[in-house]
Amino acid sequence: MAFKWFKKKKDDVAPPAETDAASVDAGLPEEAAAEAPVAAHTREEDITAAEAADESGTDSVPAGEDSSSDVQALSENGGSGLFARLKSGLSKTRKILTTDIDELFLGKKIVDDDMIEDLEELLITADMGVQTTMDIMERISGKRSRISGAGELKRVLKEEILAYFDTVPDAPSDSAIQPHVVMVVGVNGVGKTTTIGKLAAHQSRRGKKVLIAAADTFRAAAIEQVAIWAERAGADIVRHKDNADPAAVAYDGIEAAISRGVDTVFVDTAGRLHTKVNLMEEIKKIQRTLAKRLPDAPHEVLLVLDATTGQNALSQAKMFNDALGVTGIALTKLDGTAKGGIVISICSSLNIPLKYIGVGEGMEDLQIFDPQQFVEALF
Ligand SMILES: Nc1nc2c(ncn2[C@@H]2O[C@H](COP(=O)(O)OP(=O)(O)OP(=O)(O)O)[C@@H](O)[C@H]2O)c(=O)[nH]1
Ligand SMILES: [Mg+2]
Repeated sequence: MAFKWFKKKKDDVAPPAETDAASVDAGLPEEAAAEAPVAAHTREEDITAAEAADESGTDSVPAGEDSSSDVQALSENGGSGLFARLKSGLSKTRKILTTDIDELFLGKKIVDDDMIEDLEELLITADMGVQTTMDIMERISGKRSRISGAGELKRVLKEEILAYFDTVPDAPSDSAIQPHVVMVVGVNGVGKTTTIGKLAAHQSRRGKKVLIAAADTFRAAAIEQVAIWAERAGADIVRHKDNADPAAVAYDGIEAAISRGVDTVFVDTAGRLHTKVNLMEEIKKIQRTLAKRLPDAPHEVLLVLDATTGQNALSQAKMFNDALGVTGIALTKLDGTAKGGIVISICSSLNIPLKYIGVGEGMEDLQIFDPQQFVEALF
């Protein structure tokens, strides 16, 4: 089976829509964007700019490009570089699940109680979480009479891990609705903006018209950061000044997207601790505001989790899900010091689809999560 990749294909990136509006910064060169002062302006200016863009009839969709669904598009891409990166990111976990399991069997032919205990410890070390580990161990114990060596144990373990992925529901598809609105949320520094940049670039390459609403008005430099990603991705951006009401930016983003005939809107939100009630109320307000302009929006709430945070990711997911109804998860930084067991823990404990995994900081370092290939990389 081919791995599902984002592939770097710079030349294919569709140009951003050309407007004279201060609200659209997609045309800035990278260096200029990095140094440019924030073009502070009001909500009215953004809407006017959107209308002007619409009247000018600009369209960033290159002729002849396929505009089929995102998931389909990703499955067509292939490449061994990202698989290698994922494999190398998962090397610690792979050692636990291969070498360490081999060692368990040294001098033994059957699975005894000591071995069960040692295996339990190994799975917890791999970040599978206590509950998931107990669950897996119970199933393995039931099959222990059939397990006669390390190879067989690994095969059973693989089977059990794959079974978790089958129970997770499918993520919503974006093909029917325009604009398709994706609100991206998560705690600080997990990779929300980077993930938006990667997804926006991918969609642009597919010939889709993309707009990013810079609704992180809280962190200094957040707007410039997302503007650089928009420029790289060939996406439009709607932005207000620092400390503006993020819900107003989100609203204007949809307003502009509707008038410009945009296919996909990504709403970049500020990082927030899932335990801070006022910040969670603020993000609920952003969600409600989106629905005021476009009923059913946001069509997706994408929660970004940092794989290196381990089991804390689960409590983040639970609280964001309670507040917003998360439709999918992007798990970033699997190329780093993360233990791969967190993927299994997320899929077994949460009834939320794991949609994407991030394996690096670059534009192309994101892939649709493929359970089969993930397990191949693990063992
Ligand atoms: N190694 C690695 N780094 C990543 C990945 N995704 C994001 N990063 C890095 O993580 C850091 C934070 O990324 P951002 O996209 O700014 O995170 P954010 O969630 O938008 O942060 P805030 O807006 O401050 O909450 C940056 O240095 C990214 O390059 C990944 O998959 N792998
Ligand atoms: Mg950000």
